[in-house]
Amino acid sequence: MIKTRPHSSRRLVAVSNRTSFGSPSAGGLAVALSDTLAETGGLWIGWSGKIFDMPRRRVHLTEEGGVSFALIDMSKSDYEGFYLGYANSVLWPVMHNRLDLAVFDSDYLAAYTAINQQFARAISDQTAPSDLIWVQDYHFFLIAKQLKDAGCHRQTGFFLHIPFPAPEVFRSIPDHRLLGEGLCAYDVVGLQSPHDCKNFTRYIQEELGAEQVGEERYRIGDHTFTLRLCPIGIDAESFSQSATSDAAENAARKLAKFLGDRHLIIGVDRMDYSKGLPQRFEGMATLFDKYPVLHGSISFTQIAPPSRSVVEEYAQLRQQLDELSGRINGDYGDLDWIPIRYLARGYERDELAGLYRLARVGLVTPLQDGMNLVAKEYIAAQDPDDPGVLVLSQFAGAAEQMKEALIINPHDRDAVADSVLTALNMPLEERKRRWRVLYDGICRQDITWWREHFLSAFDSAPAGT
Ligand code: ADQ
Repeated sequence: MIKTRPHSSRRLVAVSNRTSFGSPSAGGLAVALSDTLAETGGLWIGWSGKIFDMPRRRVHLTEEGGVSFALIDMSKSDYEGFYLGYANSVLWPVMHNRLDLAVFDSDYLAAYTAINQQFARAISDQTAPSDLIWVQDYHFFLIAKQLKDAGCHRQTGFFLHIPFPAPEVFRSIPDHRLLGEGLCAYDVVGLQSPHDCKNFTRYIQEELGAEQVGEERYRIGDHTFTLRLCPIGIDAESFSQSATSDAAENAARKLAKFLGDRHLIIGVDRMDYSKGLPQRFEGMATLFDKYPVLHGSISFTQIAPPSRSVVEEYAQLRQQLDELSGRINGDYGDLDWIPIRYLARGYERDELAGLYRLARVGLVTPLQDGMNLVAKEYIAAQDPDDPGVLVLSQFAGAAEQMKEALIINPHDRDAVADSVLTALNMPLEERKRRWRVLYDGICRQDITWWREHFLSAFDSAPAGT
């Protein structure tokens, strides 16, 4: 039995596939974890980002910005089987309801198990029983169980950034029980939305015989764990300040030159099939089709840097978007008007903030999304005196918190088109009222709230059960 002290007085050890090493200013999650890691003298364990031709599993200990890192190399075959294979060709598609894209291959599972095992070994070597181990995301379902099997007693938490699907879908993974039992071996499991919690509890009760023994407590055999609803946030105030930085204003000025007096509708996503980009483009085509009066007076800009482009489906998506935007511009464009601008590249955080602020409509229409931070960033970046309107998919975790957005079904082209029209015509007073509620919400439940809400689950959970 591990003795419990308040989490704030214990050393935090974060475990994730990518760390902030080498890019210390990267993203909200990195900032949120780095703060606590630095304060508690903690450690971040992750992949070094290096791939070697030969099997070579070395752990490098290093330090940056007051945080210690243990970085693990991967061989080419580990990377292919674990990362491209099991993580991104089995778990990512299935968890996003895309069974049709899943490739079930037993070599992938072997690589996934081996890499989880390697991370578990690094945890066992680099940590003490009083440390709190916080594992991030779907790459590492198995670590807590592997630690236990090796007789290594640690308090462990796991946060799933992506959705937990309906049990009927999860069960289609041939090794679903291994994964489900792996998750339940953690002491705290955090999920993004009430919908995910419902799916997960139904799965563990129906499939693993879990019994609910407290408001957030579940027991399987002799192990009891906490399930915590813990929607991730952003650093809303700092993002809001970024939107008026010099870099933000420069980016906005550049785009405004192109826009003239047209209203900007913006989409910003990693290029991923879960983000609903083809459906969004089709929705915009429907808007141009139904409402010719809008021709020439609006411009839709989609920013979508390619990701995981070595995976076949991602390369196909790129091609599909190239074709769709070409077709729509060919059908509706004019000598002095390009209806859709599609930029397949990334921008700096400040530049993005400036572009969000310029946009009258933020179009965030994933088909499935654990949370979707773009929705929150769009709201944070708005001018309180003249805010834009967020159009948000009902299938983003964010929709369960951001009810003052215009919530739509992203598969319904007419709903996409009509909601954009509603947003464009919305009176200033209504825009301000909706924005205020949304902004207050993202400030209240920001990234620091998320971290503390998750970690405080360790304080109330009896340890080592
Ligand atoms: P992602 O699927 O990556 O994250 P999301 O939450 O939208 O999705 O975060 C994307 C981040 O990348 C945002 O901070 C955004 O600003 C940035 N980004 C997107 N396009 C960019 C561009 N062109 N240039 C620069 N930056 C860009 C996963 C889950 C989500 C969950 C997050 C956090 O899939 O559902 O919200 O983790 O838990």
